[in-house]
Amino acid sequence: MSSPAAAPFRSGFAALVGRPNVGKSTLLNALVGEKLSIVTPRPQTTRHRILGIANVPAAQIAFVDTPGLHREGTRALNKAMNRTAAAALDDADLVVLVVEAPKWEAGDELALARIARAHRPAILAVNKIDRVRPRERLLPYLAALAARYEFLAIVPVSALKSDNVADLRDTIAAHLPESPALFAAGEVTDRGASFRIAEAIREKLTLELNQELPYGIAVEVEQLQEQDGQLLVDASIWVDREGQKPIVIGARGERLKRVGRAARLAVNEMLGRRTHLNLWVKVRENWADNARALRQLGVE
Ligand SMILES: Nc1nc2c(ncn2[C@@H]2O[C@H](COP(=O)(O)OP(=O)(O)OP(=O)(O)O)[C@@H](O)[C@H]2O)c(=O)[nH]1
Ligand SMILES: [Mg+2]
Repeated sequence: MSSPAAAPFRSGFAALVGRPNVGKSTLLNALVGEKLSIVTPRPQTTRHRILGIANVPAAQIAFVDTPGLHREGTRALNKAMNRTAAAALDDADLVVLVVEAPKWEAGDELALARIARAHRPAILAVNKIDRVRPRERLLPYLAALAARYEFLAIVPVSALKSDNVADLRDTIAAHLPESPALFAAGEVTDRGASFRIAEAIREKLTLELNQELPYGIAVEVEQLQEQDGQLLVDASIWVDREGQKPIVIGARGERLKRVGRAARLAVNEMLGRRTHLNLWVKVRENWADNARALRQLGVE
């Protein structure tokens, strides 16, 4: 007597790719159920490959958030970001192309061309559907998208509202290879505290500086120390010109204080413990065009 075969266990890497600002990082966080990747209204926020692991019945998905693919100029940082995204795409078992409804722009075309060139199986996640009213307006848009590539599936979602995100997660899981889990239960990311703290600071800096944000700004955690039950963090904020220092610091240091306060609260929440942040603004001339400086700051 044979019982019906249980569904096979599936596991693999699913890369979230797309042009900047379509909501890849918001989606990663929603899919995993934890804030792992920073989110801001500005394009080109994500600079690194960020792993987020989700366990569902009969599958484990290793999601990979990537920098937004974009037409690059001459800057070393832009080239490195595109390289990171392309490598994650090439290495993935499955690619999730993220677009924002109801748009299709040159950047989307560029991302799709990358997927086609790498011959990757792809699922299309159509994000930000909360902004499309009435919902019927989506239908001709989805039909036009379906004609662009042999997508395994097209799933409309709102990462922001977590609308249909569980459906997307199940669809991705169903298309992964049969394999035992690749990561231990309880593992959520491969990024350690220093990286995540630096990113939390960079998120708050980006939100605070908004239109005044210098292109070349990076955060590096120099030291983590235990002291009286608190986590003591020394971090440097790197700008690439002397003239940017006062912009970041603000009048009487008010701006930097606000950034420090917001980042400390985010880190407390993220690590579930009290932290004390010391922030220093430092100049490293043209770091965003300097391959060695990029590597030192963890941009591969
Ligand atoms: N209305 C709406 N906004 C969203 C949704 N998802 C993301 N956003 C917003 O879109 C902006 C960009 O989101 P991110 O998640 O940083 O986008 P990204 O694709 O990771 O951007 P890069 O890292 O720069 O490539 C933020 O302001 C988000 O709040 C959504 O489902 N609905
Ligand atoms: Mg991002």
